[in-house]
Amino acid sequence: MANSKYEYVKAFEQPDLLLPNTWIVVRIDGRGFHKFSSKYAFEKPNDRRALDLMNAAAKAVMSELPDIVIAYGISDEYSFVFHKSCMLFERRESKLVTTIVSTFTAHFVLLWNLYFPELPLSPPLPSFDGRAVLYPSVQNLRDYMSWRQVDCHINNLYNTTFWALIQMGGLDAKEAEKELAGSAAADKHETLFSRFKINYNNEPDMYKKGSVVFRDYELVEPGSVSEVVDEDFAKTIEQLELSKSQEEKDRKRRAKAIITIQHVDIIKDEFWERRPWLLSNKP
Ligand code: DGT
Ligand code: MG
Ligand code: MG
Ligand code: MG
Ligand code: MG
Repeated sequence: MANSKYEYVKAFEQPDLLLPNTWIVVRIDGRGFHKFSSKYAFEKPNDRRALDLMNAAAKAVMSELPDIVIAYGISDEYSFVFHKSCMLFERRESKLVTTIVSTFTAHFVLLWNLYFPELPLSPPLPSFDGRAVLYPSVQNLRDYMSWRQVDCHINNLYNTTFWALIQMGGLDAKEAEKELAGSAAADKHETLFSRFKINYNNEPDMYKKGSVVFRDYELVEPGSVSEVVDEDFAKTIEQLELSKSQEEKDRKRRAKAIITIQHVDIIKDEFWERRPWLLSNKP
């Protein structure tokens, strides 16, 4: 291609490569979903259809982007985690964030009819914002995930009690708010149980714990982790080539893995210990 005199404008573009070797979390959040949820009369405090739709869109994002290790969703937000070794789009921040946001939004709109067949979408259409945050250690990443899940728990306990006071207790929003001001978790459990016979522990896990989307493997073949033995040079090269094709195999395996959605505790170690491939050094 011949250069044109206009081409110098390219130099105005700013590089935005994310720091290497760090976990990338892209969190998206529905724009103005307070208004959006009342427009479509979402059930309070949780609308099963809306959450299922969020989960379906997140699952579609994960299958289109095999580099995503795990995702976690609550309310109108979803966090997508890329492995620290991920080199997708050369780790260009704007490319990663905008791709996730637009892919998610496209699927959210496409799948809307499936979850809200009686309520056709009309403008203003749903949209999402997004940001990327980097975490240098597995501990930081796990603390991030724990932070979101604790948020889910605190908000859901509050909202469940708040709406029970209104819907079943006949209070108005102001009265319910006043009643809950300064109350501890145990007080809310007690209010739910003694006044409305609701045992919070029996509420659906999706509402209490949020949604965890990840790749599950039916079986991880034994010996699938290749090692480089440095006996002699030729052998090492051979091994390197082997591990390269192993890498290729792993990538294919990742693309083929089953994407599952579970509503489980991701704060405790157990979830991660049972699925070592999620945070391993070899993605
Ligand atoms: P933003 O994110 O700054 O553009 O503004 P919002 O309005 O999206 O605020 P945000 O993201 O802090 O809060 C999420 C809103 O979405 C909140 O008002 C509750 C609503 N929402 C999310 N999921 C549900 C649901 O399942 N049922 C109902 N009724 N509302 C929901
Ligand atoms: Mg917000
Ligand atoms: Mg929002
Ligand atoms: Mg939100
Ligand atoms: Mg292009």
